[in-house]
Amino acid sequence: MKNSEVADVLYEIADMLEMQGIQFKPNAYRKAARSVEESSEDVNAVYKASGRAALQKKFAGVGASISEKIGELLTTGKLGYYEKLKKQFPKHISELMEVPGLGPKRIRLLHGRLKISNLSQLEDAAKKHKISALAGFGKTSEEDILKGIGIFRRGRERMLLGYALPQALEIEAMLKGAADNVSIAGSLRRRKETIGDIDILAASSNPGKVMNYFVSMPDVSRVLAKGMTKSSVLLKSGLQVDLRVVDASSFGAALQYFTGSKEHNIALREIAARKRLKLNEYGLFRGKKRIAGKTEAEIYRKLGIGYMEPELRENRGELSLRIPKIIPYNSILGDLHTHTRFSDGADSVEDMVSAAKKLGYGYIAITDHSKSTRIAHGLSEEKMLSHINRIKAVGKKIKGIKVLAGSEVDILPDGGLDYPDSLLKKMDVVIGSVHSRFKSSGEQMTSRIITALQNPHLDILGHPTGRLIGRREPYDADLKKVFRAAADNHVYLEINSHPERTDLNDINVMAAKQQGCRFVISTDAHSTAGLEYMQLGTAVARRAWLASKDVVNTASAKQFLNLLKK
Ligand code: DGT
Ligand code: CA
Ligand code: CA
Ligand code: ZN
Repeated sequence: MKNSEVADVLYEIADMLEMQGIQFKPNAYRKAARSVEESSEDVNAVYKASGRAALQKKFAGVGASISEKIGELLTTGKLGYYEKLKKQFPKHISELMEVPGLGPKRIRLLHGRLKISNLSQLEDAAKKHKISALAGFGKTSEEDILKGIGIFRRGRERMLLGYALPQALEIEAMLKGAADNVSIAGSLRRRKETIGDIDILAASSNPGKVMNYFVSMPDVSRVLAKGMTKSSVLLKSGLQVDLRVVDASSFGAALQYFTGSKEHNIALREIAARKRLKLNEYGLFRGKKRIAGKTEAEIYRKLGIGYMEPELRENRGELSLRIPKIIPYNSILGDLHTHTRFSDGADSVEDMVSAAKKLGYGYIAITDHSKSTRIAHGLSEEKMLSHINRIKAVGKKIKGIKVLAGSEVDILPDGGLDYPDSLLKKMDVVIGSVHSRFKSSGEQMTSRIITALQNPHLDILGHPTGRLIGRREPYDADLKKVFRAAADNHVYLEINSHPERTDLNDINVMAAKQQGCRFVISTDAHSTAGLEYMQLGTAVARRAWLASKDVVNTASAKQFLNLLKK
């Protein structure tokens, strides 16, 4: 069992306990779940090697009782306590937990008073205004519930890139053992922010062997179709994977076709037609003669177009406009947004710095939360002051990487920053982020952010729209005005790489660049494992046609610090 699977069981137990109105225990389970989920130690390996005591030592929040349960789960694949709890609830009640804005406490009320135990009953009750009639709910909550159901349904149809990509890479690597050539295709290869299904293409002279191998992979839960050219399976994670096997002579043409997007392909075929050529998944043809097909590059070249990076293939003008050389992966030299256990992160300053060094970075900024973000354990002024000294001390101790002291400072409702100037002045990097009153009017939010952008200490605007993909809509703000103010005040816009954020998204980055903005790509890591999300943010930048020079943390530490001086 993987860490994420163990964590899911613990999270579910926490939710069920909370729905029963039990105190304290739910949070203990949640804490344990989070530490298992975020740890870089493999829970199964730790347990198999050194048993229960090791679980308690390696995973914060895992005590005697929870370690026993994890042990049972890892040994037998099942957990009696969890199964027993589940029997006490209607079958579909857990799907209610996935509706944004609904927590265990409210679900308990809805179940107790209105006998609501699944999504359609919830929707029905909201539409009939039965929920607003309950004490403690009101009209706004009822509307929010309906909105939440919509967000949930849309989110469920597609999976986040950050969660689909590792699964696809694993399958790609496995298939490489059975086929001559393998590549991820579809929206995943284009690194779209959400993925409908995983498309994989293979070249082989023995498709039967590849297909047999494919349908018997360990993560497959169901085989939907199996043939010699195409098979589809469902993974345990719920994702569908389509595999197509073609002959090596048409691998490039098939890869081009199945990478899409559909709109890009249509435009490309029109270009071919204008040259009196025909393009399909088997090749590029002049009459009956195939003039390209083995590689994508030769297809684009024969059509008079330079090689087209998959991230650009969205029919947004990439076939007619000149595009600069887009930022390569692994161009980022320093991570600028990271949290430690001194606010809501899981690891120490040393751990984060050492992990960043191991990833090859030249610098890292430690940016824990400011005092007003209470749920994230933001630091008081006094504590932040001593934290800055702690960060600087670690910087002296660990050689070979520059350690910058900073903070992710709340942008308060009036646009002020959450620390006084005297404290901000002591920091190398100041990120400003909105973490409260998301529902202000567009006008209020716009002027709040613009006021913050005018603060001379602000260097970076963090996760500028606040959206959580499939869970929270961006806050209402006039982005064009925000972008212009950021450019005028030399504040860099963050492309936050967290898989649930990727904020700004590609379209917004394009719009911001039009207003003259520059960017940083950061991970917002809350643990050493979180530092590894950088390529998700880089994918956004590539999809937005950014060049390396548009992204300031492609610069060396010294150049970067110069770029911060206003
Ligand atoms: P997704 O799965 O919804 O995230 O998006 P895609 O782009 O991966 O779409 P998918 O899985 O339906 O098909 C994979 C690729 O195959 C798609 O990007 C382009 C190509 N394709 C599929 N259907 C058509 C079609 O009707 N016409 C053309 N030109 N291409 C198609
Ligand atoms: Ca797909
Ligand atoms: Ca597909
Ligand atoms: Zn934040």
